[in-house]
Amino acid sequence: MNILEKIIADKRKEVALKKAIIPIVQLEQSVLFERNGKSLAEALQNSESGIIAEHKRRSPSKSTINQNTNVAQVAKGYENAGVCGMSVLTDIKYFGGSLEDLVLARSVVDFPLLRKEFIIDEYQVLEAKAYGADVILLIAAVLNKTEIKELSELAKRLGMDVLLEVHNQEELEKSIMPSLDMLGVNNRNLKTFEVSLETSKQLSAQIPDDFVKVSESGISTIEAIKDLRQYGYQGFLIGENFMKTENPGNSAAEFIKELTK
Ligand code: IGP
Repeated sequence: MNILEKIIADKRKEVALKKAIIPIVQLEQSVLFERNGKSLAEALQNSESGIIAEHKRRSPSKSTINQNTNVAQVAKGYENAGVCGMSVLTDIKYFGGSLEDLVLARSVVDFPLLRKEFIIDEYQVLEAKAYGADVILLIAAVLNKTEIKELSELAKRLGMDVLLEVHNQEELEKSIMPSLDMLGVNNRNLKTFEVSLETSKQLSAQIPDDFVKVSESGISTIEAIKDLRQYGYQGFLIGENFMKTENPGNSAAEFIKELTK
């Protein structure tokens, strides 16, 4: 089993247990269900920087990145830095995140929040809404076409944006559909952890213009962003480069200042 298969096997068990603990009707009673979602796709199109900053404590590829973070403080820092949105890892076992992180971020900021999760079930889409997300991530490597359609259409009915993540042409071809808002190319292969920005560059021409293009992972320089913009990318998802520093918000602020000057 590769790491992605392992994560998904664990996720199926986790979701089955959660369904038994908190029923869907209870999720739907969350006060956050009433909240109107903010579109990340729109924010990216109107932004000078296009930065989506992530909260990530650890990962299977890097182990510890930052164990001492206060997610609310990081969210505030990212907001002051002028990011377009924030991605919050909610997987506990492999990334050290939680749904509490999402709701804590939601309690202090108003910009678009992406629930960064391995979504395989509609239950997790409802959870995303209940805990304050504006956007969900769907990973083409672990979903078939019908699943992508059902999960994304549910997210749209709930007023959320959908970021669909691909890593190769085959994943891209099976995924193109109108219920998606943004297409993200992950520069990291989730099966081998290899990172190359070439992945974004190679796939860019195949992504129809109706989707906002996002380049994800391994981005740490202004030059990389300027280069990726030439290929039509408007969004740039950055985690480690900010999270590995003592003050992720300050790091994002310096980066964006440099990028937009
Ligand atoms: C951020 P980086 O290299 O800047 O820390 O990457 C983000 O793209 C990465 O965390 C990510 C991810 C994912 C994590 C992209 N797709 C899917 C978990 C699941």
